[in-house]
Amino acid sequence: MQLTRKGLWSGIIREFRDFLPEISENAITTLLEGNTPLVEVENLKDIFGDLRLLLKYEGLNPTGSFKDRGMTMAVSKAREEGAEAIICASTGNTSAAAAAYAAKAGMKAYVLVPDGGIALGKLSQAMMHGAMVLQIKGNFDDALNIVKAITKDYPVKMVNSINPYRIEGQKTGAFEVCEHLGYAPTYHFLPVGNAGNITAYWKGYNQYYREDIISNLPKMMGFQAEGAAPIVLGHPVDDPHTLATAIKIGNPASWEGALKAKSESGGVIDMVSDEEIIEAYKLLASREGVFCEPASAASLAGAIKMKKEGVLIDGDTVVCTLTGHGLKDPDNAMNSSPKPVKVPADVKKILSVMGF
Ligand code: AN7
Repeated sequence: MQLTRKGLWSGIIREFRDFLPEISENAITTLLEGNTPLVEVENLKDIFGDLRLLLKYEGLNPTGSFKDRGMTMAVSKAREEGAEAIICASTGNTSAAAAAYAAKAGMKAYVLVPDGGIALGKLSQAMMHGAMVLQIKGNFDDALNIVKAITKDYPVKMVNSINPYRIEGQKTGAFEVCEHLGYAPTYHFLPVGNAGNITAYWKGYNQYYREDIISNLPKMMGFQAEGAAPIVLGHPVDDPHTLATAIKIGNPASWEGALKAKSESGGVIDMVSDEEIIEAYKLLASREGVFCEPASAASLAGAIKMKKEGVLIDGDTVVCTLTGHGLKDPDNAMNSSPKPVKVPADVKKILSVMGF
């Protein structure tokens, strides 16, 4: 018998080389990110009727979030330029990705995170991968300002999404959606924090459109959390709050990019409450078997809201990006679920609890 090796994936830089800035082969730092599934939603017809809903499950990237797409680019470029250290501010996922890719590249990583403000899984990743984790008494926006100040004068490469290579890498999410569907969806929903990802997806769709790979463009639908919705409100928020800590950001770095995606595509930047986020988070886990982190569920919560408002209709193709894995945030998962039943190790008693 012969082994047939089909479709072995080589990471987004090599797979999408023709559509990305050039990087020398020996600088490429990859954990084989990308190629995430586009999962068909089957059990939410009571909410969505006959539109086609798909989940771009970015939690299945190597460090469990979409940040890996941008980080492979940013770290490879930094390596090509001879950098020995990288730095970022983060609500968690960027720090996990930066730490992992720095380890792979043999670089030092410094990550600044809000003290007590990031999910347990993300913190444990940054620590395990050997980053220097600096917990600051302040929020993400304070951390980003410090990183900007440091990188201005010191030889440490910034890998926040202000680094253009991050956006370049992340746009490959849009490429993959087009490759999977054979066309672009009618609507693309994303959670919005720093607004790097919505900026990147819009860039990706436009690039495929210009290259005649697709003949339509989606409307870009960005959703912030109600307590951290500066773009919706039109001004920075000093003390952002939401249980979706990944998107607890008061002054997004890619604000302009989000507005551009919205206006050029005819989409919206809107917000959802923490209650709506948790409801969508639980729906995905309990009825579709897909576990994402709370911030990710802001995309589905947005789609539910737009369906209720009559914006989405039967026949539409709707993609929601689920940006991070549910395992990132065990605390919110535990708080959103019924407690396990404690029972004696006894068949009869267990059967009675099971309802037999
Ligand atoms: C799961 O890790 O900003 O709008 O520092 O982790 O591109 O910022 C994370 C953001 C959505 C928002 N979903 O994306 C960080 C960070 C998850 C995230 C977002 C983030 P952007």
